[in-house]
This record gives sequence, C-alpha cells and structure tokens, in this order.
Amino acid sequence: MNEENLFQQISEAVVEMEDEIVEELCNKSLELSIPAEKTITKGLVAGMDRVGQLYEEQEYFLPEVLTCSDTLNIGLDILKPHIRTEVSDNPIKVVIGVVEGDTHDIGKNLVKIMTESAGIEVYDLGRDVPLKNFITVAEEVKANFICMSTLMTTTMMGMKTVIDMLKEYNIRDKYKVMIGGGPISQRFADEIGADAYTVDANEAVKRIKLLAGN
Ligand code: B12
Repeated sequence: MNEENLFQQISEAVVEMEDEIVEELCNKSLELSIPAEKTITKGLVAGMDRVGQLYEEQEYFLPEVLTCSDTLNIGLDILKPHIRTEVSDNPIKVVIGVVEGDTHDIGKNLVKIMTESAGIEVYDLGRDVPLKNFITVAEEVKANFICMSTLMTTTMMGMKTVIDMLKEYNIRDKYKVMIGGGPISQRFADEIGADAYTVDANEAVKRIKLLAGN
C-alpha cells in the first residue's frame, strides 16, 4: 500500500466512523515510518474536512459528526507521541483557546499539537473560554502570543473584544495576537487588528516562529 492510498483509507475510515480501522492504519503508518504530522494532515484532517462537507449537504447530522470526531481523536492519540519534537532553551510562550460560546475544539487541538512539537510552550485554556481569561493567563505566564480559535460566526467578534481589552489595559504591544478557524479570514484579522491569521496548523507554527523572530 503506498502513502497516498493509506491516507485515503484513513480519511475514509474517519468518515465511516471505523475506530478499529483508524487504529490499525495509523499504527501501520508508523511501521512504514511515515511522519506522524503528514498522516494527521493528509489522513485524519482530510477525513474531517469531508465530514464537514457531508454535514453541510445534510447527509450527516450532529451525532454522526461527533462520532467521526471521536474516531479522529483515536488516530490522534496514536500519532501524537510520534510527532518529532524540537527542544528549545528559551521557548516562545503561547496561550491558546476557543473563544467564549464556542465548543468546537478539533482545530485548536491540532494547532496546539503542532505548536508544542515545534518546541513552543503552550498553555491550553480549552474551549468556551471566558474572554478575559485569555489576558489573565497570558499575563500570569508572561506569554508572547495569544492564539484564539473559533468555528462560528456568532462568536468571532469575541476575538475583537479580547484585542480591545488589551488596548484598554495598555498592554496590546506586549502580545502578538493570532486567530484562526473556519469563518476567520485575513480580512477579518486586519479589521479587528490581529497580528496574524493562518489557514491551518502547519502555517500557524511557521507564522509564530516568524513573528517571534526565530
Ligand atoms: C465537528 C463539528 C462539530 C462537532 C464539534 C466537535 C469538537 N469537539 O470540536 C459538534 C458535533 C459537537 C458540533 C457542534 C455544533 N456545531 Co459544528 N461543526 C463541525 C464541523 C462539521 C467540522 C469542524 C471541524 O472540526 N473541522 C476540522 C478542523 C481540523 O478544522 P478547523 O477547526 O477549521 O481548524 C483548522 C484551521 O481552521 C486552523 N485553525 C483553527 N483554529 C485556529 C486558531 C489559530 C490561532 C490559528 C492560527 C489557526 C487555527 O487550523 C486547524 C487545523 O489545520 C463544522 C463544519 C465545517 N465545515 O467546518 C461544523 C460547524 C462549525 N458547526 C456549526 C454549528 C452551528 C454547530 C452547533 C451550534 C450546532 C447546534 N445546533 O448545536 C454546535 C456548537 C455548539 C457550540 N456552542 O459550540 C456551524 C457553524 C455555523 C456558523 N454560524 O458559523 C458549522 C460551520 C456547520 C454549518 N455549516 O452549519 N459541531
């Protein structure tokens, strides 16, 4: 079985909620020495993207979507320990969370996993995070970045509120603010005065390093 074929089968197994097949194929990808990051992006996440389409086409409903995300998490648990991890003496510190009102956390978790594997110190606030907590924790841990995720149009303005609060407290310049998630765009990032937006987790890591001057 070649790589592309394996990714395709993992993606299909996520869509079909086949836990055991995902487990078997993710283990196989490790036996074949395929980098875990690649299997996550091209197999598991590709499958979840397809699930998103099926939900939008009303082929799948919330219970199916939730089961698919459980299947994806089984694969993630197998692959996560095998992501190559860089070590840094003076790590960049990132606070990350999903903004208040939103419980979608698959994308945020991926950004967290990829960021940690790049030797960045990540403080994960979880999902449905009260907006002020982003700032409180960033101040406590002396973070360099505040990263916010949301998948819903109804909660995206929470990101602006956080930036406005930073301005109000005269600490906007202490942090780079990065945002992402389905409805977010570069245009929205510019409008609310965020420092960066990226479309996926791999780009997020590159951008953090770039903005931190590493
Ligand atoms: C999975 C899913 C769910 C799961 C969530 C499971 C979980 N633990 O996350 C469940 C079934 C629970 C769910 C529930 C709901 N959902 Co839902 N869900 C989805 C679905 C199908 C896929 C989202 C997903 O995980 N994608 C895969 C991940 C990997 O992609 P991602 O999150 O975009 O992340 C990548 C990038 O965006 C980026 N990124 C993400 N975050 C960040 C952060 C930073 C800083 C950076 C730089 C980058 C970055 O990197 C990630 C990895 O590469 C989408 C449809 C879709 N097409 O997106 C709907 C969707 C997001 N859901 C939607 C809705 C409405 C809901 C509900 C309100 C439904 C309801 N009536 O109850 C509830 C939410 C309740 C709440 N208050 O939170 C709507 C939102 C519509 C809107 N107005 O914006 C969508 C768009 C579906 C639709 N078309 O209607 N949902």
